[in-house]
Amino acid sequence: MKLSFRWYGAHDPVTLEKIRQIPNMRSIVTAVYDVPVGEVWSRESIQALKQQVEDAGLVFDVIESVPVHEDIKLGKPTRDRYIANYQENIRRLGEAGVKCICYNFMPVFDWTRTQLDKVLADGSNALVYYKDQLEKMDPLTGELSLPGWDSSYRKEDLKALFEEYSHVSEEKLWENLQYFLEAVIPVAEESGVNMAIHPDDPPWNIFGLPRIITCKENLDRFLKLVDSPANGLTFCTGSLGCTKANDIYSMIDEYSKMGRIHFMHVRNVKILDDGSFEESAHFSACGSLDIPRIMKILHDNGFTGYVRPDHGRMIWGETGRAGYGLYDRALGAAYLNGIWETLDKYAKE
Ligand SMILES: [Mn+2]
Repeated sequence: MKLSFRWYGAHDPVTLEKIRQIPNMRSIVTAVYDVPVGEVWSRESIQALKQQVEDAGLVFDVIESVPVHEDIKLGKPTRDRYIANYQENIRRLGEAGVKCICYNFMPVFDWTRTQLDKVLADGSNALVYYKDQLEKMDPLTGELSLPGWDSSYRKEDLKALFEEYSHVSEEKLWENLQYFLEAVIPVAEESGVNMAIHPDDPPWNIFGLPRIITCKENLDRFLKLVDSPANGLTFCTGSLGCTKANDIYSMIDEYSKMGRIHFMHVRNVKILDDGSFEESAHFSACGSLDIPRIMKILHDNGFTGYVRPDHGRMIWGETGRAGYGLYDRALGAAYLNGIWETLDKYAKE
């Protein structure tokens, strides 16, 4: 595995100087953040990012994310311009040495939680998704501000967007995804870049909007839309694993054997009786997932792709971007290192 860590750029309080002190840290997962969704990233911005990362002794080879413009997901006539821009971004990132681009195809909202700072029994706080809280939310009327929600949307814009999506069924979303993939995957192949779609989080429909990257059946279908190694997955254990309906272990086994997992987000999640969930520490006993089992499957299959600890809790009084503090993610990285080193030394069959 290539250990990696997400960094939100020069304004991130978790600096590269801190990240580099995590043992075995290799790659920085980042993006150009000051360009509107759908536009081309300047070569200067990409180079500046690469330079900062390399000056810290780290590798610039994973992007999360190049966001997909809503017009592409909606299948609007204007999508071709945005797809051409996306292709150009892939080319430019490939030229700069990027090997893996994470993206998602979730309509309107990215990952969704109902509370960002739920205090857990040990006094730390974490992101949670409570079904009863979600049912009381209405993005069109309530005063909502959640992570992943583009706060630049005005209420009227959001209303218009929901209206447009009311005509996009799951099948239509599949068609629009295929159209996008058929355009970008050949460019990724030429550019030496692996595309790695992030699953929908949580993996079910939210606020009546369709979601399709959710389960084994749909991931199988996704991989066949364009059957190329460059058309792969970011396998996020916390996203796919927040419902017991997904057998993430057999999925990781199958897709890593196929060489279609390019990027692993490894984190734990505690599933509650009513299907709600709380994000937890990475350590297995803190949640519902068996993290050593996940790492053993990857190890057995000779996984050489990128792995990053995913959302962490806020611990030791740290404040900042919910889910993206330094301390708990660093503990997560150290835990993953420990498992991997043990597998390397003692689990050879
Ligand atoms: Mn993830």
